[in-house]
Amino acid sequence: ESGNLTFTMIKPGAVSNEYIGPILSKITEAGFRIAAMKMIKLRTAQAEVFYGIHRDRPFFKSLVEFMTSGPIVVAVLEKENAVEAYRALIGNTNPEEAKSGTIRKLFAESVSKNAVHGSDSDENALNEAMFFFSRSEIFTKDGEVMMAANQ
Ligand code: DAT
Ligand code: MG
Repeated sequence: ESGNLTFTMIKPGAVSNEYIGPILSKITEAGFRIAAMKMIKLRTAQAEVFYGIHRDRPFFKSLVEFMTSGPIVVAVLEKENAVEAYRALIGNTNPEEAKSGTIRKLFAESVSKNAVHGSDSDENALNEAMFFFSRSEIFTKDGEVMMAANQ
């Protein structure tokens, strides 16, 4: 069974282009609840840990530099089948390949400045949410923070 939570970031380029409001509108219009949200600036060490899986990729250094270049919005989103539904809403990693109407098609500048992050599994969604929020900062509909993947 799939979980009801996913984790997202509105990345620096989208924040500096004043797309926070439009992106949050797309998210809520698509039926996601905002269970947690805040605006922060990532430190280099945090970005390196968050994107640690990409450490050996050629774009890793520029990815960390971009993600620490300005404030971001981090949020936990709630909806049935949240991870898959949100990946569909944001579209392909490369905005040139993203379907029309997706958040990346609408708001991304390039594959490296692609407007938003979305978790790729229930397990990662929970880990990513807990990287930025404590349990008491996540307000789900029924008050439960745990997802199926972690039970
Ligand atoms: P996603 O964010 O769609 O899950 P990913 O996990 O493969 O994509 O990569 C994480 C981020 O790294 C991605 O949002 C932007 C950056 N990135 C990925 N592939 C890239 C590439 N070929 N060139 C530059 N940046 C890239
Ligand atoms: Mg990813």
